[in-house]
Amino acid sequence: RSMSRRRFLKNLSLAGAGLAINPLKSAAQPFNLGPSIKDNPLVISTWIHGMEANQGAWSILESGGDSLDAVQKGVAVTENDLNNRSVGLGGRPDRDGHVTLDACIMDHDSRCGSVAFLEDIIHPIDVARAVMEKTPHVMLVGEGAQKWALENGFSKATFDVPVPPVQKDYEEWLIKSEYKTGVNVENHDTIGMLALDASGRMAGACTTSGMAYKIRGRVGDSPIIGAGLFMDGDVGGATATGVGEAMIRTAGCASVVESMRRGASPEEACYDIVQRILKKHPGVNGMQVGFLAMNMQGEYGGYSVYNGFNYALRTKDRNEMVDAKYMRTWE
Ligand code: SD4
Repeated sequence: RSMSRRRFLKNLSLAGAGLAINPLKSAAQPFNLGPSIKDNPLVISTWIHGMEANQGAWSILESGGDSLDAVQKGVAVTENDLNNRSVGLGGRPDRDGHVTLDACIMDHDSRCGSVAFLEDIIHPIDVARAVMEKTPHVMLVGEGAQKWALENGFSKATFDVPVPPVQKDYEEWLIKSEYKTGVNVENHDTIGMLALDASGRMAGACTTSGMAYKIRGRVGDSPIIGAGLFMDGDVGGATATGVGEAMIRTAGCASVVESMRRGASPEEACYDIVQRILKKHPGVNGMQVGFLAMNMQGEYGGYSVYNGFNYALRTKDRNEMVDAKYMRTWE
């Protein structure tokens, strides 16, 4: 009896040893906070409006500021632009005519805050950060989020929302009321941003008005930690743009970070999730999804389903758009 128990224990320890050499678990984890990135602040963000947003972030990063302040200030530039049709209060409304905003922010210490289905507040990213810092919670939504914001120093916009040209488009849309969840050139403006500061701190932010003419109450991936944004200080971070439902179904940005944890480069990690999303949506055409990732060493990359996804890059020496790699071309 004691023999079999000994054998049992031996088997157990073998099982333990087996786990230890499992290639998935033992893969090198090379991405640590380290001196190599010391003089190397870096910010990337989705789409062309990322150029201006990066400028906002850079004003903080270049003087040695905090990545969290940088991403907040950066994406706020886009929220402030009432000509942007899918970020901030200049965005397109839901099918009932209300503009509802989603945003979140996260740092390398896994601190995060988020708001969803928020109305009439110019800077949802500021509310997200306040939720992170002033409440024991991560996420507030809708009426409750707005009430809390108003009680905590935010105020309602004093202009008409939707803004007049958007209201006009909406009224035209109402005639047919065709709801398409696709993301195309006119409907791709969500901003996701990742920044690494001179002290090696990483932060990310994501903010959007979501899909145009969505069902009232619909929330996309952008305010969902793990879907539209994720970060882990041992590894790096990721953010996403495109049809949010696909990112939620696959825990998109969390998956990118986990791939990097197992040794994938940022670009490979984005490729992996795009491939998985396509596998989970067989036969679906025209669904654009794009990911950006950055590791704690300051390496970065992007990948999308279709061509056309690009991102803005700002470093000491570079200030430019980069085309992400892609799997398919639009027909
Ligand atoms: C959403 N991901 O609400 C956002 C939309 C978007 O480019 O990114 N558009 O699903």
